[in-house]
Amino acid sequence: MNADSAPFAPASPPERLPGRPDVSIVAPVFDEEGAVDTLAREIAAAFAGWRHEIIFVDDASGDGTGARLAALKAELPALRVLTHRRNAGQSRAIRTGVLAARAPIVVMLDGDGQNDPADAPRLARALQAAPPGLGLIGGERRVRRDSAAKRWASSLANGVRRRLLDDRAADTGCGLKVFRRDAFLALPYFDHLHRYLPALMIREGYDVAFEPVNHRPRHSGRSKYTNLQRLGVALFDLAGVLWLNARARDPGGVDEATLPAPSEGA
Ligand SMILES: Nc1nc2c(ncn2[C@@H]2O[C@H](COP(=O)(O)OP(=O)(O)O)[C@@H](O)[C@H]2O)c(=O)[nH]1
Ligand SMILES: [Mg+2]
Repeated sequence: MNADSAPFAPASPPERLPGRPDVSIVAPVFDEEGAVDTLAREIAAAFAGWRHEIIFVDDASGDGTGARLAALKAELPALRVLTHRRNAGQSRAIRTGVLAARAPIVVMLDGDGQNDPADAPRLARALQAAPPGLGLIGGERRVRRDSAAKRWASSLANGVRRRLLDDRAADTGCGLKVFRRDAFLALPYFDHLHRYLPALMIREGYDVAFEPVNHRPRHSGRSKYTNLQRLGVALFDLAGVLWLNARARDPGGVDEATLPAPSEGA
């Protein structure tokens, strides 16, 4: 552990990019050496003309993911590469990226290339234009490019979740989401929280919205979750989120006192 940094923040300050970015794109990656080059280039192309930074969080990959990302920095000046010292899961990797992000708006997307970066600027622009009460815009994969078994498990979990939580999300598992950084950091953290972001945003008083997005087949590497694992964890976490919701209180808004206007002649 490095004494001059917070335990879960990068030890050295990020290299200065010119100016503060308007959007930070965060991609968690674990053993995705076959996907990261193309994905990083696609993100850079999608956000050309934006003040942006691209943050890949390598969750202690055992393959060449880290080396490939480090090499890409020479080509992509907006790329930052953060590396966990040990594997801590997709949600922790996303959180690491959001903590390090310098923009008020964060795009998260899967690091395996299944989400299409070309969709991301549209979602980011929509959130920039939205009132501050909108905390998150989630992608909804119109055509899932996954196996039949995965689609079946996912629709079962989605149905149960939606009925119990009423989080308005038809596809909470979509890895492409755009949110306000400060809203995300106000949410309680737990492993696998990335599947419950809409529900947790609503719990914190934010509105959420959804936009159709593209989905692509995985071209390299393999899925990090089995269907049974994912279903088991999702149901366990559902119980946790139901508990969190039962313990939520709503102040109905917050007003701050201002000094009365000075009276005439005073
Ligand atoms: N950082 C990190 N990312 C992970 C981990 N497991 C999965 N991922 C990433 O999360 C994203 C989604 O995972 P994936 O295996 O593609 O899930 P699927 O598309 O639902 O089968 C990918 O970018 C993975 O590299 C993990 O333990 N740590
Ligand atoms: Mg995937």
